[in-house]
Amino acid sequence: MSWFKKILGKESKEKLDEGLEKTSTSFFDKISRAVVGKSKVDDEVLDDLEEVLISSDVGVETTLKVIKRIEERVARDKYVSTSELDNILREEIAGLLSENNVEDTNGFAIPKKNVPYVIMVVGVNGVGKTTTIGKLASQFKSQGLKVVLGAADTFRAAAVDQLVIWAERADVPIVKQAMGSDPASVAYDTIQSAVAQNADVVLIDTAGRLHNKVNLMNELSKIKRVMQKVIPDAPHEVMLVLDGSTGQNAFEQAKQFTQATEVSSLAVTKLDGTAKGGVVIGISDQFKIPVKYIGVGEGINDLQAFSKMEFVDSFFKRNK
Ligand SMILES: Nc1nc2c(ncn2[C@@H]2O[C@H](COP(=O)(O)OP(=O)(O)O)[C@@H](O)[C@H]2O)c(=O)[nH]1
Ligand SMILES: [Mg+2]
Repeated sequence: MSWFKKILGKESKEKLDEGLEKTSTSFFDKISRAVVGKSKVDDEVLDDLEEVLISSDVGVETTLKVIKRIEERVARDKYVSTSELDNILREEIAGLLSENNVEDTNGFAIPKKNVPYVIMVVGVNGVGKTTTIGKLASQFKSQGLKVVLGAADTFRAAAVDQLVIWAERADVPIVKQAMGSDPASVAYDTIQSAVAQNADVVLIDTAGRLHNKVNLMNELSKIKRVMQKVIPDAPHEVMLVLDGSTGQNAFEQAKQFTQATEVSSLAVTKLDGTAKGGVVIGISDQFKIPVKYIGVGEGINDLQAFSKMEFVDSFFKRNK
């Protein structure tokens, strides 16, 4: 549209390319080693490719699907040169992701029919929940939306303080209580305050300790129930935050949380400076929940709306 928007778009694309650089470099180094001295994609190359994908955190299930697609292609085309492997991989991964019926979400747009729109943010300690909430608050605020934060991670004193800092950075109000208070009570206060202020969006931070699935389930259910006393259909979204730099651990957490509570969207953080970015491919293939946002840095603007094709494009950047 405007030159301004174009420039912003370009910057965020560059940021993604930059963030995925380690992932891509490590991936293509492994591919190069797998095909050295080979001109034709044969069973041995496919075996090596399988190992490369698995060791790049794409996940076993997704890897097997990708390999199957390439096998079919090799069977169809008879001779496939290893020099085409990058392109073939890109096409087959893009094809796989476009078939899984989970559409990309609408970026930072908030549905207008639920006001305030309540997002409860869950995930284990350290994955980037508070940071992601801060970045989101800033994005929403810059759209002219009225945002309220709720500090329902009352488990550690630092957790509340950190959200306070983000509230200041994003210049949005926050509702909090003392450390150790009941998270459900904080959530309730937050919703009440948001309604009273005619807020558009509410972001609720939680502790989401995973020491025990039943406890986690009970804690999250209680927070939801209490919010529903004020807004019967809240939360409108439960966003699970996963730390992409933990690779297979992120998969495990996604499995555990989706069993413990109804998760409606995912955010994968810390894709900058990790070689494990391939995990996003596996996660968006295997969980029928959209990856909505990706974190590409610690700064307030380092959160991007996720697009499957842009991600694949950036991942395979060295081809261009
Ligand atoms: N490099 C990088 N660091 C991040 C990102 N998101 C969060 N972090 C860092 O991860 C650490 C934990 O984040 P925090 O929001 O406190 O996690 P929480 O415990 O889930 O609330 C902090 O040092 C953040 O700055 C990201 O996308 N990239
Ligand atoms: Mg936190």
